[in-house]
Amino acid sequence: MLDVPAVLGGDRRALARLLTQIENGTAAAEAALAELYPHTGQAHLIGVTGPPGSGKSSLVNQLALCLRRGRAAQGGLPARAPASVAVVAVDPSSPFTGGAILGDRIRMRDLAGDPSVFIRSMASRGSLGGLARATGDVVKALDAAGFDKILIETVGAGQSEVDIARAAHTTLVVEAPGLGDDVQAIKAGLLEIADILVVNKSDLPGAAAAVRALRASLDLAHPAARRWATDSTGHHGPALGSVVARPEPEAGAGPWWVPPIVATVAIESQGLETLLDAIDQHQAHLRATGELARRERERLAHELESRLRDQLLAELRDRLGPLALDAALNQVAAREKDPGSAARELAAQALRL
Ligand SMILES: Nc1nc2c(ncn2[C@@H]2O[C@H](COP(=O)(O)OP(=O)(O)OP(=O)(O)O)[C@@H](O)[C@H]2O)c(=O)[nH]1
Ligand SMILES: [Mg+2]
Repeated sequence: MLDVPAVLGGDRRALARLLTQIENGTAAAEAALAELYPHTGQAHLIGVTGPPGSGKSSLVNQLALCLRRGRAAQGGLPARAPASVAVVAVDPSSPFTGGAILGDRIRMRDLAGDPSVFIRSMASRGSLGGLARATGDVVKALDAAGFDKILIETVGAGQSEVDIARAAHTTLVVEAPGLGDDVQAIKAGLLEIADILVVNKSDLPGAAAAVRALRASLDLAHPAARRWATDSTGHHGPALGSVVARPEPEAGAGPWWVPPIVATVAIESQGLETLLDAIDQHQAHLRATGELARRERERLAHELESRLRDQLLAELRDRLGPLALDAALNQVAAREKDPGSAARELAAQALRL
């Protein structure tokens, strides 16, 4: 039995058991999630995505450490209260990433033993769509369990990862110099989902070029960005930890956000405070503009629709039986009927049953 009160009370073993059940898609997990759902909606969900090897795990590790520590107000920077943190590392390409997941665990050992940090790796078992849904449910459980910040790491390569990232309130797209074709990653639709662009490995040559390439793409995507794209980077590369293109919405400004570009060196924990400030600013922006509620609604609409589709399809299969579906497929394969007509007729037939 899953102990929902224990999960709500912050019992880590009860939480871990629940997450395993969620990954296995059990009925007990569904029942527990239904009970937990009213307690969700509190956490700030931060997606971290980007090409393989750009330093996402290293960044997540450092972000978690900084979030745990909090910060005293200093030099005009506001104080940040220490936060509890959960990390979900999603690895859709499991065939060769068993090792990478282990690597993530090892890299995150700085965080082990801290009761306010919870780390979970997820690999795909079935379909990628299934992984996206399981990830969403794992995040809900962590949210209900009371974690302030939930960091979700995904490898930014395909639609499924984009879907997972879309579940976050604030999405960080992590690039790094020397990964080959920077533009390639931008083309893959990552720029559109970025709330904050991170150029990690800024200690390596090519960091300035990566920032320039990103800024050029941003200028195309957000013409308004030019007004704020002040070049504070000097001539030799991005100033570490400097926000290169910072949105400064004026009071009463519209509900837009131009993604800032933040340069970091994760392995030396440089630029992390600036990155966290950008994350805080984005959260404040979401709240101030009503965008938080809008995104939440959009995400829930998406989830409701996808679950409804599954329910209806299962019900349809059930009512029609395999023979009717097979007969229709035969007709489509023989070019006697087109797929659209076949689907319409099957649906109409099922609804009459
Ligand atoms: N020079 C340099 N190396 C870094 C930096 N951040 C991470 N690395 C190294 O880059 C490699 C990949 O880092 P990860 O954090 O595993 O990158 P990742 O994006 O999580 O990788 P995948 O999960 O496999 O996609 C590791 O060897 C890190 O030590 C950085 O700021 N500078
Ligand atoms: Mg990683």
